Amino acid sequence: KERVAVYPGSFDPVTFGHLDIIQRAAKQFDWVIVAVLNNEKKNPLFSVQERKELLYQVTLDMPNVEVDSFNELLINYMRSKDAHIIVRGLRAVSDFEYELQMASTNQKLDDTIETFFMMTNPKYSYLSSSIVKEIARFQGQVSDLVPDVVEKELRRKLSSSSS
Ligand code: COD
Repeated sequence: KERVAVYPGSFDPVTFGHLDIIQRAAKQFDWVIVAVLNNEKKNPLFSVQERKELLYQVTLDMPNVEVDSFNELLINYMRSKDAHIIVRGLRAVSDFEYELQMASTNQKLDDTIETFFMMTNPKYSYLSSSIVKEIARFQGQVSDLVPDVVEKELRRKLSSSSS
């Protein structure tokens, strides 16, 4: 049977840190669904459509990776995809508590679901979407942090908004 993994997140926007996890997950599982949470609450910079489009473009060369979005409990989404594996990335110790809470909650809600953690590539251990947005907002260099298409979209987005 196919081993389908879901890599859920906000991806606002996708960074080299995320991309590294996607590439590595694609080697470990038969099929990887990168699932963007439709979370308007977080006041995202990019719409779900835009975030999906960027993810789609940076994963074009990965035949077993699919990009999707969801707007429900993660475990319900997983059921609809017949997936039982959640992939998450771990950076510093500070990620641990939140990740433990999420993994334990999901495990409690559905004990057929297993969360797999992958350690960040040390090159990207400090990297987050928020940091990228902050640097871009102040016209800093983000070319080492995100793929070219993302950098271009960041520039377009931030120059068209007045804030
Ligand atoms: N290196 C390695 N990993 C990284 C890096 C990096 N540089 N940067 C980010 N990551 C990892 C993160 O640790 C995370 O695992 C993943 O990439 C995605 O990151 P984000 O920040 O885009 O995603 P989050 O943390 O906002 O995602 C949260 C969810 C959307 C998964 C969560 O809110 C959710 O499942 N919501 C749906 C409702 C639900 O089911 N809630 C109950 C769950 S307890």
